[in-house]
Amino acid sequence: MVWISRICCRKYGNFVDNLRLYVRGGSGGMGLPRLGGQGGKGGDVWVTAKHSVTLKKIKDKYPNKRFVAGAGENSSIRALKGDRGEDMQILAPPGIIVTTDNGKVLGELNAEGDQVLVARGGRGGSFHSSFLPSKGQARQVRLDLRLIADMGLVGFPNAGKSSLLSTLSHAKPQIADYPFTTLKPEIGKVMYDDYRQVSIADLPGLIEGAHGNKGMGHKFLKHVERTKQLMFVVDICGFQLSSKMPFRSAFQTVQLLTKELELYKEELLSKPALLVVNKMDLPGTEEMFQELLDQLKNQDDFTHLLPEDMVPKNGLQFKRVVPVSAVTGLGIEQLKAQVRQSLDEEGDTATEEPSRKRIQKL
Ligand SMILES: Nc1nc2c(ncn2[C@@H]2O[C@H](COP(=O)(O)OP(=O)(O)OP(=O)(O)O)[C@@H](O)[C@H]2O)c(=O)[nH]1
Ligand SMILES: [Mg+2]
Repeated sequence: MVWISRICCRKYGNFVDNLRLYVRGGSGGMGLPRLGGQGGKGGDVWVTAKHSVTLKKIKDKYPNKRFVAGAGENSSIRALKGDRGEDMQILAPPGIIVTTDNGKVLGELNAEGDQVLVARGGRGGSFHSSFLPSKGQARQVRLDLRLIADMGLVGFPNAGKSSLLSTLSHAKPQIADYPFTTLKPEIGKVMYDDYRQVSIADLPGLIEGAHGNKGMGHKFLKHVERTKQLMFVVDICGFQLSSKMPFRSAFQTVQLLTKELELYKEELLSKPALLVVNKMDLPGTEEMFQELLDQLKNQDDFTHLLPEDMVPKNGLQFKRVVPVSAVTGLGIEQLKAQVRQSLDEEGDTATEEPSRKRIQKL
């Protein structure tokens, strides 16, 4: 049996999980000493959570990463009280922690619409300041995507993700022969002989149309954003959600999962990903595995197996394809070694301990 197959490399690493920004509140407006007029307050800078945004989008859209709110209006004879400067909103994805450069936590964005004030506008000039305005607060802030685990398991229901986690770690996720057994992420720790630990998140199964919110689509897909790397898990025998749905082969499930991630947030496909082919204990699976390898190597020759709109724009080229059986333990040691190598290659340090509270919030 070919244990580990290396299929040509893909360039990874442009997934952005942190960003440093310069933020400055607007200056206050001048007061008017002659008439006791008060200048407007400068606008504030806020970071606001919005699902459709990614840190990479912010980086691409604002290459100089400067965010300055509007200045307050000067007091004038026509408007003794100057208008307030306009606030600046920086849209960022939920799951972000906002800190100052020296590590002070300013706040967290957990749900759509959550806001964190990152720079205050200056006060307008008034009697108390000899009618001179003050400048807005200026500083560098960091947006860090809070990761829940080093690896996230991505697969159709019933592929054996939870079984795999229970074999790899001491976690005891629920396992059953019906789809959608797992409804919330569960984290397991893989221990290595030299005490290195790697965290793996068992995630709920995705289905075709998840990007359009089928099943629990978005709720499940958003977890995929919160892990450093992805571990695709497919059942070598394929998948059929119900008798009304078409049967999908292992290769098709890889394509469909890739397409779902592409349609949800294409950037997710820039994360390093390895492919675990499960249930290799079943009879006849060796041949099916060879066929799968062939299809993965020559993806362009097999685009006709799915309707055109379900074929990913760029088929994932997995650096590592590992055949296993979560039930018999076949290939599990090799998988552990591959997981570690994949993380080491990216120079990744272990993801900080995810707090139970944070995982419950997901
Ligand atoms: N023969 C065989 N069966 C397996 C293997 N791994 C898992 N199964 C079976 O496949 C079924 C689904 O396993 P789960 O681990 O619950 O699958 P899952 O991917 O977590 O499923 P969801 O949580 O519903 O997304 C169970 O009946 C498992 O016993 C394997 O390596 N070989
Ligand atoms: Mg499960």
